Amino acid sequence: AALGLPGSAAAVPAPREVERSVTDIVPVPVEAKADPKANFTLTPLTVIRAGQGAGDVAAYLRGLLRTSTGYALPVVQRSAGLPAISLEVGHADPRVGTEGYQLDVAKSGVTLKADTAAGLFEGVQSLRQLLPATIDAKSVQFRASWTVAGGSVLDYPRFGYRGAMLDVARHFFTPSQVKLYIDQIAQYKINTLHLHLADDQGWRIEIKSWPRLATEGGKGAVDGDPGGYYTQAEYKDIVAYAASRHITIVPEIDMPGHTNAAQATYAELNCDGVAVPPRTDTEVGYSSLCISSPTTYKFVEDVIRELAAITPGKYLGIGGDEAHSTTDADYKTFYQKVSPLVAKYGKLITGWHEISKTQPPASAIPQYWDQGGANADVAAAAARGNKILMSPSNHAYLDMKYNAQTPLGQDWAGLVEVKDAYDWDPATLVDGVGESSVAGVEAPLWTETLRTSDNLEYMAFPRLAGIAEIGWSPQASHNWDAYRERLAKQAPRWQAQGIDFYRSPQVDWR
Ligand code: TNX
Repeated sequence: AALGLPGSAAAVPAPREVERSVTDIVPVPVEAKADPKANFTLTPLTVIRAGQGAGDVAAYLRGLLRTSTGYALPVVQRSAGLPAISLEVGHADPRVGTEGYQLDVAKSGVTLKADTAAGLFEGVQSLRQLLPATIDAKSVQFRASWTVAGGSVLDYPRFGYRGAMLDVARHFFTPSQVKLYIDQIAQYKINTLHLHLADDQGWRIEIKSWPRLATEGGKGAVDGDPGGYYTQAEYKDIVAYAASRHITIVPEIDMPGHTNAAQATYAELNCDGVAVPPRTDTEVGYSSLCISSPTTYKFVEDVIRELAAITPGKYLGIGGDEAHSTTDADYKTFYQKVSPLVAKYGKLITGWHEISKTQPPASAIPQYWDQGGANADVAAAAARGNKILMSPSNHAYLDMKYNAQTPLGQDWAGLVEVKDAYDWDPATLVDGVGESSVAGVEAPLWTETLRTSDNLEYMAFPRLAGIAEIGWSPQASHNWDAYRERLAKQAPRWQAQGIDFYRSPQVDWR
């Protein structure tokens, strides 16, 4: 355009290429040694060699490389002298554990080793970042040179639980939108997606024994926007898709508060037997299940039983936040009855940190959403052996505005710029909750103000990458100045992937 040549190649700027290195990977690896003389170049002759147990990850990698390169790389058992990307389960350094990997890029080929398919999958996400950003383009890139940056990586996570949460209750997101988000978070080694499936404004999962929960209770959304729900078949399909990305779904039904949608649908869930009006505003803390009613526990057990049956993951979320309309005594009574129901159907509990005061079993994971410092109930839970999941709202809440001008989101926990999302340590956040009491981190995305996938992307990126790095990388590697440099280099990848991200002035985007 500058040359005044309409329609010339110069008029359409391609995402700018940046130098790549094993030391630039996000989340930053435990050990990485660059060797610029050991770059490997992918050609149509490259093969993907999959050892035993590596077939699924090999097929995923093949798919990842297929569109932009145009190469249909064969997955083979023996490379027969051809240049190969080799995926092997076993023979890795013991330090890699259940999710780590070893990656070696040499001129002659790429070798990825792990102890599990999950580890290989995370290694593939690292490998992906060593290729040009256009590897993620949605059409064939004829002029690209597919060079993998040379060197070696040995990597494994700091925490086993690295989560994202999506609120599909305030606004509904279709199965394909959820799958898109799954792909976006998987690239940063997130291994858990918590789905907030029910709240005051909508119920989003089919429950066959209470069929109107979804068909009626799922109709609305915030501001009267259209709702929706997942059939159990659709939910299982989301679970399977997530599993193919080594992500476990943790379904949450919020209770005993945040239950207006259910109580508007079934009159018998109210103490006076009268259905409450449906609501589409964003107030919190006004609803409560009827704690003294046997019907309540019949309802909760039916929901837990059906949800447990379609959820292969260990954890089931039973809410517990902001139950301002439930007395403390009722709150405790409620969980004394509900907590054993989760165990009865073979699952473990996750819940918002308020459940700590009900003395849940040591296997339960309270999720901390306050802003750090003292919390006697959470500290006591940690002392009893509970692991705490960290999602401090002033750092990890992806629905907080970045700055006062951010058109989307809320600000009750403050403004959360990219640096705020990155600059915290889960092991020193809450008094009495040290490293060994931390299950991991989670980045919740509440959707009162978010309606589209573009909206989700704008709030999640770049902050999600920072939370992911806190969950994966060693605390000793924590360094904002180094992080912002590495983060800047992710932008061309987001562009290639079509992710609409926030160009924070805190980062010198390339
Ligand atoms: C508080 S934090 C909530 C949610 C809202 C969110 C909005 C927590 C456990 N509950 O009900 O969606 O704020 O930021």
